[in-house]
Amino acid sequence: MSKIKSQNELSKELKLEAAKLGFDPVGIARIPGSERIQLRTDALQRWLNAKHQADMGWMEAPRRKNINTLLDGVTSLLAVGLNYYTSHKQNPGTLSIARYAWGKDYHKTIEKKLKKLGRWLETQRPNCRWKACVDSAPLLDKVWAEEAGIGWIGKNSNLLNKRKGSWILLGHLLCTEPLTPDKPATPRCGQCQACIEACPTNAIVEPFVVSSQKCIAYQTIENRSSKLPNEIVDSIGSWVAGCDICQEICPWNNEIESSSEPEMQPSKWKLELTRAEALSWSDEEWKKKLQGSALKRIKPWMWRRNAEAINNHK
Ligand code: B12
Repeated sequence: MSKIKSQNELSKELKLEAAKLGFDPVGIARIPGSERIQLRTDALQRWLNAKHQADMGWMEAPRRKNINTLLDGVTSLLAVGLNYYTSHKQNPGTLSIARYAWGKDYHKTIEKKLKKLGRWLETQRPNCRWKACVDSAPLLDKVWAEEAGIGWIGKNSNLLNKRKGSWILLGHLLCTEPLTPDKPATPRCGQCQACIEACPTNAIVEPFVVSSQKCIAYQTIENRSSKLPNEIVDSIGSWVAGCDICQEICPWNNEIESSSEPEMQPSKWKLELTRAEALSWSDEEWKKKLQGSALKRIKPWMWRRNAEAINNHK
């Protein structure tokens, strides 16, 4: 019979297994975490009080403030990042699509890998219960990633890693097995305000606080109204789906190695979409194109609405 691994050995091996699946960075946090968790949870409440969630009513779910509601008996979590930066470029004169959505739907990519890790954990600790969370679970993804040491929260509110910048999508494996925690990351934005200054709609209303109503990403992805607000139309540039301005300007996002994850490689059409195509494709054509993509959240009529707002790009 093989020897039962110690908590430290198990934690180390779990992180190695995660790295083998292509996750980088990876880290572990213990529940309930440091006092930082309470500070960030209070910040969520202030954000909600200020109505920065706009029409995302689901952000108000009280469960988001208490990780215990996601998995009964949770003691630890593994936080993972998946690099989605690739060196491809969009064709000149085409509509801009945010990088997180160039490849396949990251929710599925990350969830599949996290489930593999959960099953591996079960082989080591048969009584362990676990839950894979990617984005849509009511969890403060960046806050727990910060706690697990895989990066710090930047002034644009994104989680940044020293080697991968903020071009990482986050996932978490919650589990009932006690694991050995890593140290939280050190903040490294310093005096830099580049993201705040670059945002054409002033959506970063103060360091670390994004007003969704003013954010081009929110407006192009989440807003379900038939018209975009005038202030957004005036500043939308060529962004038809999401926006990367506050990330592109960030000095930590320079010279990032291209992702080797096959599912993060861009679909050709996303690099060459013209305004004329976006306006002329039928619902059926759009649905075909959007299959298996996180961009499915943007309905065909929203693509047309967004493209309509972009005046100067052909
Ligand atoms: C709602 C949401 C949005 C909304 C609101 C954005 C926002 N900043 O909240 C909209 C639709 C606008 C959006 C846009 C984008 N999103 Co989004 N989104 C989320 C979601 C579902 C919740 C985020 C949240 O909790 N917001 C609530 C507010 C209160 O939190 P916050 O802005 O993060 O503020 C925190 C910090 O600022 C911190 N804080 C407060 N004060 C202080 C002070 C100091 C000193 C420090 C250090 C920190 C700090 O505490 C706050 C509360 O936790 C998460 C997934 C998840 N389950 O967590 C993805 C998530 C944040 N999104 C993601 C992505 C990729 C994006 C986009 C880049 C997509 C794009 N290119 O278009 C943009 C980025 C825009 C931006 N600058 O935020 C990734 C980010 C990955 C990363 N490396 O950080 C996430 C984590 C999804 C994932 N699982 O990978 N998103």
